Amino acid sequence: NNTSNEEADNAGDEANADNGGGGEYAQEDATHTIRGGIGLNSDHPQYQGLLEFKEIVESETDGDIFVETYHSGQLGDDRTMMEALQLGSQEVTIPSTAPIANFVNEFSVFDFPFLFPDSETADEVLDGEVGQELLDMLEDQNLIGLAYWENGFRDLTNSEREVASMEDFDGLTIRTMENDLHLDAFRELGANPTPMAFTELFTALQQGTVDGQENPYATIYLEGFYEVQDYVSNTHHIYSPFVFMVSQQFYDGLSEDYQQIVSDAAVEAGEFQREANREANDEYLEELQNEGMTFTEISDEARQEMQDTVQPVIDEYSGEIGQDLVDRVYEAIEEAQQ
Ligand code: TF8
Repeated sequence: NNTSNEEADNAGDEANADNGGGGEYAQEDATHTIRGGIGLNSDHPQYQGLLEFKEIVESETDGDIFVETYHSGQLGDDRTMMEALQLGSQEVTIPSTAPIANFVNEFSVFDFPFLFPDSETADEVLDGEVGQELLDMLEDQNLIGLAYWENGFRDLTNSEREVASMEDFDGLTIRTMENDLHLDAFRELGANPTPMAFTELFTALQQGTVDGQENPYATIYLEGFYEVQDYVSNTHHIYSPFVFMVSQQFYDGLSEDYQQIVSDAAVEAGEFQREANREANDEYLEELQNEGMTFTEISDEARQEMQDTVQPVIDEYSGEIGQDLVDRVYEAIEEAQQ
């Protein structure tokens, strides 16, 4: 009785799909349906960006492509959702580059600590030649990377102590994304890193399984981490891009016109999302302090000490990724700052 299972499954999808507050189009009138799933919750700019994508695609195709939107890991964590795209059971997801490195290891170059000096430089490099070169590598994994969005500069929180410099990392159990470079970098800094999917993080913080984590202020605030974390430092140790990606088999099944619409919408919604994300991150540090978190400023000297300490990790991963590609990323950063 596959049919009834299928109908039940669709009904389930319908019930779960947030659909962004019910747009003007209906799924049953569409030729194509995009199931777009993300890990952060519906308050986060990552979801606002997905709603923007939905609105553009549905209006450009007059509802012939319908977008179902899922948030808060309803469809699983970043890795699970990328595998769903490869299997064709989901069409869009927008993970950080760190988990992508488990599929295409070259993506770890964008997770090098202290790589991007500011978000404008990140935009220029990611939207330029070398950024596109990395996106093209996703095709071997049946994934089509259409645009870079912004997760943002990552900052450390913990429940044990103020962290003003590297010495204060000593022995802290820090959750990291599932990415070997992140693990090695935090080990080098003297912390005790443990990899974990984002969907398990709040519970782990609440139960004290880990002392701390690192994410941009918008995530720390909107995911309510201030309820289970007491200290935040502006380590700004890594700038995390998001990658807006679609499943290859879905994309290949679209007409060229529709492929252009979906691709342009990912870029346009990304510009909107980057803007919304920057506004959010600026205001949320103050909100975190209002919620009782203690903010500790990391001095330039302390940050430089961290950067010098993790350099051997960058050298090691440069070898694995390919020194030529790494050099081109650093050259692109130089050029962007001219
Ligand atoms: C992390 C990431 C995540 C994002 C999101 C789930 O700490 O920053 O918040 O990748 O898509 O896992």
